[in-house]
Amino acid sequence: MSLHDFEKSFQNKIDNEIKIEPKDWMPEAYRKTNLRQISQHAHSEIVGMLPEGNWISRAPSLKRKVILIAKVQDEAGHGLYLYAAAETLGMSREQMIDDLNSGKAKYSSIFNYPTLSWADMGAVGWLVDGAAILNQVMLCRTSYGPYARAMVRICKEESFHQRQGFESLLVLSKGTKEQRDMCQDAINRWWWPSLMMFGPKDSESTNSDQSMKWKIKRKTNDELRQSFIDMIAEQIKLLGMTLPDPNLKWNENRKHYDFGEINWEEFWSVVKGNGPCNKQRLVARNKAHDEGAWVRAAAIAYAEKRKNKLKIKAA
Ligand code: FAQ
Repeated sequence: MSLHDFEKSFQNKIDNEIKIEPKDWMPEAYRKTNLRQISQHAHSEIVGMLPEGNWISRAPSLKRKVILIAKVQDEAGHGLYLYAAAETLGMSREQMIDDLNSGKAKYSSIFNYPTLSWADMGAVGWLVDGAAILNQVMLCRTSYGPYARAMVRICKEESFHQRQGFESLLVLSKGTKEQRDMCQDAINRWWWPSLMMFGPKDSESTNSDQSMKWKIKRKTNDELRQSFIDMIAEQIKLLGMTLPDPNLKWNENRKHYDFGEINWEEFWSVVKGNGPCNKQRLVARNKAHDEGAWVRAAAIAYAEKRKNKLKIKAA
């Protein structure tokens, strides 16, 4: 088959909703785009454990501590599914992790903000997981098979994460004045960074056009952001709190909420490594990697030993 035939058959599969699998022929740019997005996604799950891990030892009750530990552990699992999916595109996990630890690879801007109070755990669950789910539900139908299948599993856990975040804020919103203030303060600080999670405006999004054509993305950054705003603007009424945007207003013509301008300068500054916690996050990841070296060495030695034992048995 000529290159043209390969390209035609690839596009045919995309058009007919047939998943692309690791051993299928694919354009080099399709492979690279998926590898970039899936590995960034994996890194986000792993770095995303840090802001929440910060509160495990200070959770206000045993119940909340157990829930938070389970949630942080889930994020680690999501990272592992995603690294496994990314590996099918030809890059080793070691290389991906080196790229994260050296600062070369991107991860979601949201995890470069600090978690200052217990209410932040609720706000992260409700807003950050809420934004993540909207994006990930779409990715359950992404065209690359291993990524789509990883997403189905991840979405089930993320929807529990979001509900627990909302429930935790609901309790605070019915508490003392101090608890209500803490709840409002957390919402104020996490609102705008959550909107930035969806990426730049469509007009500034360099990858969207091609990713939509290849059905890697099914909705644009702005479409998903608008769905998120419409959902949260309604849910906040149940909390009796407010969103920190004076321009947030239902638009009867558009049948959507209008909202104020996002601070894109802040977004790009965080993406470029200058957010409040970027340096701290990389130091923590490098420390964990160095301190875990003996665990990796032991696991490799054990796997070798088992392999040799099986070889002897088979002989
Ligand atoms: N942060 O052309 P686009 C979670 C970069 S998981 C940093 O629009 P694209 C779970 C982008 O990479 C959250 N960089 O890019 C959890 C590109 O640069 P590049 C993570 C960003 O890929 C919850 C450039 O800007 N979710 O939260 C960001 O088509 C709680 C131009 O942008 C995913 O990763 C950003 N926010 O669309 C864990 C979902 N936005 O690479 C713990 C999968 C954009 O060309 C606790 N990813 N950039 O150098 C996606 O859906 C897409 O990659 C987007 C960006 C929508 C994020």
